Amino acid sequence: MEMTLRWYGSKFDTVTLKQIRQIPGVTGVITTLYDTKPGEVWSRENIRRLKEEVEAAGLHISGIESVNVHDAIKTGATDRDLYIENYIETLKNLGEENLHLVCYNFMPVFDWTRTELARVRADGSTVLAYTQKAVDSIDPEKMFASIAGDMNGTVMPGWEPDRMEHVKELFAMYKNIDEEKLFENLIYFLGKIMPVCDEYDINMAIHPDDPAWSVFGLPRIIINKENILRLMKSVDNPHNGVAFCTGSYGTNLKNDLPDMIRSLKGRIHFAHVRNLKFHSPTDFEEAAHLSSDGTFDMYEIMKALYDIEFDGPIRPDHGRMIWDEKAMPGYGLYDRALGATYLNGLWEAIEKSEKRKMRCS
Ligand SMILES: [Mn+2]
Repeated sequence: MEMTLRWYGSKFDTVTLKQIRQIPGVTGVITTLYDTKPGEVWSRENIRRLKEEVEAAGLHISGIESVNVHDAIKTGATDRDLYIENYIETLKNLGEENLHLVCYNFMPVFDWTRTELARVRADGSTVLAYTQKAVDSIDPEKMFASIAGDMNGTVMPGWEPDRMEHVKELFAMYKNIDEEKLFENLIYFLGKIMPVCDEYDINMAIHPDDPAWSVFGLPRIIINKENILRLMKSVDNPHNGVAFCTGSYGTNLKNDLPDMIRSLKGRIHFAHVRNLKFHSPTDFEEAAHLSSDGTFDMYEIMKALYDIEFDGPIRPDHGRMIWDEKAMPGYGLYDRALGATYLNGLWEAIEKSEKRKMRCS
């Protein structure tokens, strides 16, 4: 396991590499070329420049999150092969630069959905939150405008204004796409990119849909154990793997997170570990990482990762906004640093007690 932090690049992030370097136990960043659009080829030069910047700060790139998948690929449009060619080119360039982990998602239109970006908690911190009631009462085309005001002047991943301008067209593209069709399109995409992943040893890690159910009538497939295992089996190549995000699968309380982790042994290439606090099964907010602040048992989650011998990058996920920090909602420095430290503490305790048990038996 390697502890990492997500970083959006010096042009976009309020958090600096120097600050990340000073979080105990964090050795890598998960980053991206944040100003590229889905479908664009990432040049080797731009990848190398990003790498050099991170390395100059005493860190390294542990993985890419994300190389976004163009909607033509998700919908199986007639021009999808062109975009798949571009994706393959990007993977090749990443491989040439010795980068071997790529996170992506296959969610239609909206990457992830929250109804509030700054819900105030009892301690005065603010967090991202979701209520089904609010989603059901909003016109999806107004969704962007309703949350854009809360972004603290940042651009939220998946909610880029120039993409959201076309939200009506995006919805039209998915008109005839049901869950089965979306799944087929995903298999088609993975089938095409696996050869280049094999050649360069690139682990693809699919991020689950968030929340893990259909919103605005759009199909969603990466939502539970059954579907993710089906995907692993359909393209049975270890390079077809998973970004296990507890906060996304965990939105559905029926998902047993430690059990899911154990069932995915060998296929989890990347982990996002965070906690949620539920007020009802369809009303939740993002809590501090600590078990007692939310609904999940973080010890059991880390123990399951330890038990399957997970050895990829892990990162704290969205944090609360605390200590008057102004940052991209979910992506401030302070609470994610606390999260990283806490997860490292759990891991050290698990590792030492398991090793002691081994010595005694
Ligand atoms: Mn996540």
